[in-house]
Amino acid sequence: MRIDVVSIFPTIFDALEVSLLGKARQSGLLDVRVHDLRDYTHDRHRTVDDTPYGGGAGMVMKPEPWGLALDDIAGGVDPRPVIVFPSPAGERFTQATARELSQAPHLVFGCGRYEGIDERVFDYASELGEVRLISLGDYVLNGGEVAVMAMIEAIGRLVPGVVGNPESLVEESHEDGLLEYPSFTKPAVWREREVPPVLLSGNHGAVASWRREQQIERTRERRPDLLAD
Ligand code: 6GU
Repeated sequence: MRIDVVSIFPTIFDALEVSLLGKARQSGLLDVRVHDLRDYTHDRHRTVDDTPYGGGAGMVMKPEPWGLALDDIAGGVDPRPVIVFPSPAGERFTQATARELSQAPHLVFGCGRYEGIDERVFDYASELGEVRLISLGDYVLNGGEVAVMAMIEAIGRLVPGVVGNPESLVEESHEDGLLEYPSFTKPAVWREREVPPVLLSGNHGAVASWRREQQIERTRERRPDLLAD
């Protein structure tokens, strides 16, 4: 999978060089390229923002650098990329979104800062690829970078081969609409706290039904909204 990221803080994405995704990049499973939006400016101050038409607080990202960056990265490429703009005003990012996007051969992430990107950029981008505005949740971050880091991690680990043992992907929270069951390891007693005896019983059927019950109980307690669906 090819992933391009456009940001005015490209070094934030240095963290993608470590751990599982770092290995996937080294092995060529993920081809991640991070671009500095300011490289697509032409003035001495490398300006990327300006005041909003109609007035109001804050600054808006100018369309011209975005147009040049998108032309360079997403223009005329085959197949057309999915172009994701992280935004608290976007559709909600879920495990289903991560699965869907993990099927795309080419993702482009455009990270906005300030009060947002000039709205015309989204329309222009839709001429180059499939545009998605995506939010991590109902809270506000200062910019899209941290949200895109989270999305790349959630998507990248679903690309075949990135996670060594594919079985560890199926038993996770959210994969079956329920939260994950609790896990324990040795010792069997730790600071007077015992591991649930069923897990030591060797009875695989009993273990499986206990885990299922735990999943349902936890989901009811912590995330009743998930059971409603
Ligand atoms: Cl995707 N971007 C920003 N700036 N804030 C957010 C978000 C995204 N998701 C939740 N809050």
